[in-house]
Amino acid sequence: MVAGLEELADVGRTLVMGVVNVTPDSFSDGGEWYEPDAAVAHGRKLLGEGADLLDVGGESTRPGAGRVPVEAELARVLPVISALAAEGAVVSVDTTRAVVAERAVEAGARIVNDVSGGLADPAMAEVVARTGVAYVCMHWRGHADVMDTLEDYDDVVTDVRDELAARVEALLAAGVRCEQLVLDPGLGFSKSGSSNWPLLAHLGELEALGLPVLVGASRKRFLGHLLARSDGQPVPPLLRDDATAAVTALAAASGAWCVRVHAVRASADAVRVAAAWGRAHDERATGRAVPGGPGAGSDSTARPAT
Ligand code: PMM
Repeated sequence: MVAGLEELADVGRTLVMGVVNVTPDSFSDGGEWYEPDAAVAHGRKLLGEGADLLDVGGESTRPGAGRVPVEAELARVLPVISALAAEGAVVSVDTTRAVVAERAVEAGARIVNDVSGGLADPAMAEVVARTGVAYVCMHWRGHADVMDTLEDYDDVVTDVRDELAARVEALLAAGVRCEQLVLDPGLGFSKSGSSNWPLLAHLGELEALGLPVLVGASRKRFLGHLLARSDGQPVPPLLRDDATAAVTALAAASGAWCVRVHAVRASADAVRVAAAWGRAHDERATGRAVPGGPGAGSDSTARPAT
């Protein structure tokens, strides 16, 4: 069970994290929810569509992006986190900065989602250890301005797993507890298009480290290239949501703990399909009814009636 998320422990399916980017320049939805009120309204909409968690970020990680000053990042995320957490939402903060993580937790965030896995800010591990919140440790090799130059792997699945295992060791040594940790292969971050597919197809190798795994494929470039039209141009981010939902279903079937997506509704359905499929499989394999078999409504966070 991931620390602090007890109410989500028994849903019997993969969780869906809805993305609330409070940025002017994210690659897929930059600027749409830049005003705090718009971001809060967007978060509520995603909850209504079935998001279990909301991930609030104030710094774009799109390839080539520069850093945002810390004060600007704080001003973007804190009001949105406070408002959504006060309404009962389970909120994570998408940040690589320890000071932003700490202030976000004070404002009500229960997860720190760090795309650098603690590498960008040496103070992050201490904040995570002290606050005790859940921590998503993503595979990362460098900031957005250089990440596309750091794509060399001997074997991407093994290398990502080993680099994440090294991060886990460092975090535990800094006092973070195992129950706080979630791992993420970091799709698209220092991964060329073709490197992303083996990571998805062999998610089990990452899960074998024994920690929950989060998958963030939503609207990413490798999906745009997969779906390229006859002129060779990748389809734009907003036309990648159906492919994202397909990844969600497959990742859920592979045992992912959570998927991080921009368009929640289809993924909220896909995780339920995968769960029903898995239960039916287990029932026949074991010859025993699995609690909450298909249609039994075992999901204690049933999709809102919208
Ligand atoms: N991807 C983005 C941002 N944050 N966090 C995690 N844990 N995993 C990801 O794959 C991830 C992330 C980039 O997407 P965005 O800029 O559209 O949010």
